[in-house]
Amino acid sequence: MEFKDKNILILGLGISGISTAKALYKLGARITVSDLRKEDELKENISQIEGLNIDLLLGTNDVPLDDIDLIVKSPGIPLNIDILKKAYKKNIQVVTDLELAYKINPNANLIVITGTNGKTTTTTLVGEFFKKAGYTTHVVGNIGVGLLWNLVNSNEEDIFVIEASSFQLENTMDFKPKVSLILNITPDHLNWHNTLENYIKAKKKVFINQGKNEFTILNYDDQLLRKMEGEVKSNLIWFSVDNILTKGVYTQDDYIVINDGVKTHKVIKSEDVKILGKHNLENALGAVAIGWIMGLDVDIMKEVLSEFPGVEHRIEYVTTIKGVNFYNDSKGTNPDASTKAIEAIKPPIILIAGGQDKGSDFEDFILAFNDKVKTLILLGETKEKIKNTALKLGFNNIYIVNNMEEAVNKSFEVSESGDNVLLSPACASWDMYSSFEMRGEDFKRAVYRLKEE
Ligand code: UMA
Repeated sequence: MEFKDKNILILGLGISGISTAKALYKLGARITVSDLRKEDELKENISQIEGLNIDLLLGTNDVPLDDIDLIVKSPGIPLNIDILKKAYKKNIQVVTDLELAYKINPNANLIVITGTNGKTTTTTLVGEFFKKAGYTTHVVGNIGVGLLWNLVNSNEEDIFVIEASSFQLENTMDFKPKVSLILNITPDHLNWHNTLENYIKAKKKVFINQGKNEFTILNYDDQLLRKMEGEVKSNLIWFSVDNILTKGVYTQDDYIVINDGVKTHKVIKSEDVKILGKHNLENALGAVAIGWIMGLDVDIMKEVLSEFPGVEHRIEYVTTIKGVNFYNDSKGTNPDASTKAIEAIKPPIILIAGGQDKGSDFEDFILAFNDKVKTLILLGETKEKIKNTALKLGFNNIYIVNNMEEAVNKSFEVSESGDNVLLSPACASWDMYSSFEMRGEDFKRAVYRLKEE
């Protein structure tokens, strides 16, 4: 697709908007950026496009569409805002950066990882495989790094390992990565997508345009994904923790193995994989499946899997105070992610949860406590909702607090040596923080303050 002299409106000057603006400017487009935030709130962001001849319309998204050829929306901007409704009426295409990545370079090595949980861990791990194998590797996307600026500055043989969210996938049209991976699907972001069906539809867009030259990797143990078999038109590769497959990546006799349909190759002993928990074993299998079809050496994958410590804010060990261990799982932003964290941590657990209400149901989450969680400390918008669900299911040992510091102090007050305090909110952070990272940092700060005392 030709971008030279096209009039492009970019909505949102966040991480994705900045990267998109710089990339399309480099390709010769005429760029206007609109952001709801005003200039004084966006100083740092504006400085990143300084010197470029880009029109800024700040404090509003309601901007003229007269000459606009294309709108690139930041992923966090809802599709139903007024300006986008107007754009649809005028038949102006609205896309996110993922779609443009494919349009800018259909031949780029795009490896795209999505799913409800485990995306960041798997994306980082796959990135480490390729880096260790000597490739110039760009680990980008929902992981927190804009995609397009890296893309327009890359070489043909570079590898792009992209974490994709349902927000980014939702309005793609022709997007066709070389390799797609869906790790799992459980209800999430229902306040955004309205129904589980819409959320699943968005996720499927990662493989829907792929054909016989591409690869789709799916988790065989996930019933929703297993049902998608008939819709995959590319080379489908399964991975499984629970089942032996005739072809694919799975665990057998305590080893992660690759079965190419003829021979089985041992990759690593499951217990030698450094990241903990069954969910992380699934992430490792998905990553190995990518490595395998991209022709990476098994020994390289083995080495990385035995050393990779995981990523910040995902079941991250913080410190121990008087025998009480503290874990930061601020990235537990939905009930399923937090359920997996509870499964991965040894009991007794004192759980800190609650945050922005995404329309989730908390019954299965509370049922997963299963005698492992002894105390629940709640904060944020969902505190009463979670409390009521817990009480209904017979779990009564609950404290309500106002902020993270109170939560951490309370957790220590009610703890005994040998307990594990886990922050895994089961909710988004946006009621109290600008990101899950800020929430995790706040938790860690409160823990270290407590330790100093
Ligand atoms: N804005 C408007 N109009 C609106 C709403 C927002 O102009 O109606 C402006 C805001 O003022 C802000 C900008 O848009 O300046 C923010 O855009 P954005 O929310 O898309 O955020 P970015 O900074 O561009 O970050 C996005 C992703 N954010 C979301 O999807 C909410 C980042 O994922 C991603 O890392 C980044 O692009 C690079 O690809 C974060 C995330 O929370 C980590 N993702 C969700 C999740 O993982 O659950 C999906």
